[in-house]
Amino acid sequence: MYGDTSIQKPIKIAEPTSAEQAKLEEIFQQKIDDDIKIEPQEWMPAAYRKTLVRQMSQHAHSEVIGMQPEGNWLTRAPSLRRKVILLAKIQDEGGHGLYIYSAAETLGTSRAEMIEQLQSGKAKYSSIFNYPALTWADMGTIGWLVDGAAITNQVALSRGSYGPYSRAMIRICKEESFHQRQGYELLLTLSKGTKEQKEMLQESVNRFWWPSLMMFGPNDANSPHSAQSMKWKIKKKSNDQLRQEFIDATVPQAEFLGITLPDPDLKWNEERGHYDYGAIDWEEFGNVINGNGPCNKQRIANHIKAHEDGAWVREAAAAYAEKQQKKQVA
Ligand code: BYC
Repeated sequence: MYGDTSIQKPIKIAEPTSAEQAKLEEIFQQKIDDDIKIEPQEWMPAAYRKTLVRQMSQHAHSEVIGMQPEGNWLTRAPSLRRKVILLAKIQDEGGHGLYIYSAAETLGTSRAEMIEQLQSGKAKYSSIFNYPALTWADMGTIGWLVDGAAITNQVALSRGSYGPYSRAMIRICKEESFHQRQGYELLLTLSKGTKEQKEMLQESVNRFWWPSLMMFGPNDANSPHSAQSMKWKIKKKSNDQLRQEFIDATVPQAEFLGITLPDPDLKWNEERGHYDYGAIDWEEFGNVINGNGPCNKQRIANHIKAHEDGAWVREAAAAYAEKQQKKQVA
């Protein structure tokens, strides 16, 4: 098939000496400092690769697990228009998961491995998706607050140092902006509706406000990965910076909806030029990210079932690809 089969033999590359390693790290950091994107085939420190795989796989898992709370409402959407919009949004989230899994695979970890880590509890996904979607208003609140928080973070991630991740984020942010707007439009409709609809809107926001703020992760002082990730420009803004940006943008939107946000300490601070806000319940956050939130077990059980039920699709796709390859060779 190929003339010279010797090229297929594995080539043993000598480990760099510690002086060579230090030089490689220096060149690498210089590229980052100069805002040059890092591409898959380039040398990178093992810890940079590991941090990216951790964050990107968690991100991809969040997109896919995030389909569940909304999927729960597809059969109960109140009109054909709302159903079509919700269905399209959920499909987008699945697509986002696939872009990010593909981007993560460029770092040498297979999608199968990442999924195994999700299902066995070794990998995390966003805390927010361990809360249930109890009412139709939650479909609007998830779009407004959850996608809103996600975009705030992802716009910063789209300027990150790893090429495939940052490029995936550009497209994802465009789609997420529609998601955020459809959520806000849904809530705006409820805000002009009956007394019951207004109450449903307020009750939903009361439940989702604090968990949405937790999406940005622990306070900077308690965020073990932040300092190094910022140095490598995997993260361009800190957890607290992004949380503050989100709050500042969201409070006026809440006022326009005519609702209150469930935080008595939320008020504009003229001196800081930002809203002050109350204490986040980090104990609740810790419980949720360690597997003990309201829906953790259900989310993973559903994922495992869907993955097992879909085994035949993967087998069929692999058989088809093999057949196509044989045709090309013949
Ligand atoms: N949830 O040192 P830290 C969407 C973990 S989905 C769970 O600050 P880091 C959508 C953290 O992993 C978009 N875990 O970490 C889909 C670490 O644990 P490990 C979701 C959290 O990585 C459907 C530990 O706490 N977006 O848009 O520097 C429908 C210490 O934290 C969380 C992303 O995934 C959390 N909230 O910063 C609607 C963005 N926060 O790994 C919408 C990508 C922290 O050591 N991810 N932890 O075991 C990131 O930007 C960063 O990973 C984080 C955390 C800001 C989340």
